[in-house]
Amino acid sequence: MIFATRLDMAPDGMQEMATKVASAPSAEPGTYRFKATFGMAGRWQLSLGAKVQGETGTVESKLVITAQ
Ligand SMILES: [Cu+2]
Repeated sequence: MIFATRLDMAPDGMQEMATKVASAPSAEPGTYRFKATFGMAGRWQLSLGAKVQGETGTVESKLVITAQ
């Protein structure tokens, strides 16, 4: 199970500029969708966490998105 923990503009030096991320329905298993309003053009960092069934702890990853 993957969940979004944070979406902010840290890649452009604005880590304090964060926006809300909501989970959206996904059509396929193994595919995850999120909805967010990008209030500003530039690079946004999506921080993701994952829980794997049968495993303890959380896997974390980051993804940079460029909003135009
Ligand atoms: Cu910004």
